[in-house]
Amino acid sequence: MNQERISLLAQRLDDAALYGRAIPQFAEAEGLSMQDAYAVQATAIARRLQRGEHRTGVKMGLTSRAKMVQVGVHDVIWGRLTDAMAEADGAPLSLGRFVHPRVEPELAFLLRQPLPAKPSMAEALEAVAAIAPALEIIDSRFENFKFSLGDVIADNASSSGYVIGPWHAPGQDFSNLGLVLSIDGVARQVGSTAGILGNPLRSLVSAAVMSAAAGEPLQAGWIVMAGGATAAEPLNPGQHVLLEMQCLGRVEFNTT
Ligand code: 0L1
Ligand code: MG
Repeated sequence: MNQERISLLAQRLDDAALYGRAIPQFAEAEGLSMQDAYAVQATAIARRLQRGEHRTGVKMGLTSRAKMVQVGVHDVIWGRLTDAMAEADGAPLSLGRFVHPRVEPELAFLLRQPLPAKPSMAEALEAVAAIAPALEIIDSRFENFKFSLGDVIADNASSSGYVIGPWHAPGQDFSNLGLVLSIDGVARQVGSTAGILGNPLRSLVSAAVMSAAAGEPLQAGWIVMAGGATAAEPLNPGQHVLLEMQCLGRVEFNTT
């Protein structure tokens, strides 16, 4: 696909995100390859960076069976994070800018050094400065939250916002920590960090591989969102959203 067409699709997605308006799927009609889809994503993110946003890291998507089943797409994907997507722990979150937002429980990594293109699990762990319980706000820009693999890759893996809880040194085993996602005091999703590819560290290794293959090796200071441990829950105004994670504490926000 030529760069002109890629730019046009990127603009369509970027506008949809900016104005909170859903658009029809396009991957099939456009004959989008995976490479084209990631090129659309990169071009849409470049538009955000041109508007003054700063790159903060990488998000991994569809890293759990529960997520794959929920959206009917069965491949691990990745997307790019910027500072404009960061929301403060405990702060109100206005849903006005979203189309049909959902929230999912994740583990976040903070990197203290760059990662090689194909790290071992030990090398990946060595690069981790801290880990934290985290909530991702996803919001497909496609109508009815329906998409194919190409669509969702182009749409930056539905990335919209992220909230990071307290950081902890990665001294403890985080491969199987119990977690509860509650909305208004009712447990809606119960799971474990093991839901993330069997061990969230595998997700970090995949992030390093996929990001380096795109010419963007993981950097010191970047955040990597490891991916949803459970299915996502729909968000509506007036909710209190809370993630409690074994050993790592809580992260929360109130929707308005
Ligand atoms: O973070 C995720 O797993 C989202 C990937 C895209 C699919 C979705 O919107 O749920
Ligand atoms: Mg996610």
